Amino acid sequence: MALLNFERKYRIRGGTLLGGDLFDFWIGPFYVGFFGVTAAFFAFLGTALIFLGASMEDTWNPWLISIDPPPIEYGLQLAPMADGGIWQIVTICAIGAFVSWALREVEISRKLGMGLHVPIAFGVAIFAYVTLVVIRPFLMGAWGHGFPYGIMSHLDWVSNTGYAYGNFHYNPAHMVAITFFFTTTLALALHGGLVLSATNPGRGKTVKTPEHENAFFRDFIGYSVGTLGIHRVGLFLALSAGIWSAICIVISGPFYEGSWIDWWNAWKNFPIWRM
Ligand code: UQ2
Repeated sequence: MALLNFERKYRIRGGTLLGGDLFDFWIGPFYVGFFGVTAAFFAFLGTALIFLGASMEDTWNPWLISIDPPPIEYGLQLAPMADGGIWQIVTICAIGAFVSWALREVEISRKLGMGLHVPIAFGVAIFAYVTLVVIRPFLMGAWGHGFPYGIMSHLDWVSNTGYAYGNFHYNPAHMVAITFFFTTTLALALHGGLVLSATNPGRGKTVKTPEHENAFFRDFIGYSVGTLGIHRVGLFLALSAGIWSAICIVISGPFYEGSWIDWWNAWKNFPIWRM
């Protein structure tokens, strides 16, 4: 089906989760929808608050601007605007915008009669962020355990938090998360390389089909996971990276306060070694 033909077929009313026909229209190529409006609202408000917060500090250097969470002493209370309150509202705006964006993806998927894989995948990324700024701070009893919104300051937070538990590279869930991140890049490099090599065989030569892609990997390693399969593998690897990242940080603090280096000493205490 030609693109213009297809656009006429799918650019139809309905599939909305909320608001019925209200906001059920497009601006140029972009679907708006109720959640497009709420996403824009939260994004503009959150961005404005970041500028307000920056204006209250002593630098406009983009690398150094930082919107900090409240001091730990405020616990789970609402903090004054100048003392972490802006961070709290920016966090609400961020989650509001991210969830709106995911629900707009759901509406578009429903209009197109597609599965919900895209919004579910994005939902895992949102879950990883919410683990850092809501779930873990809540479990530890203070919003001050969230990370600051700044280019350098959030890197400092990651470094400090890592060393607060000895050395984060000894955190087993962190090891698993890193392995999934690296394997994701391997899978996408294999996939991107394979697709480009098949579609760009060289000037004057005909584009190759998936049969050639299968044949390459069968010759190379005796197995081809297939064109649908590689996307399933990729989705699994990427979502696993996000999920294990959330696990590795949420266990550090709420469930384990010691050094991850020492944690491995548990191995020596297994009863089996007493024989
Ligand atoms: C494949 C295939 C593709 C691909 C790739 C493979 C025709 C276009 C990359 C090969 C992938 C394999 C063997 C699995 C790799 C697994 C991990 C964990 C890295 O067979 O089908 O489609 O892009």
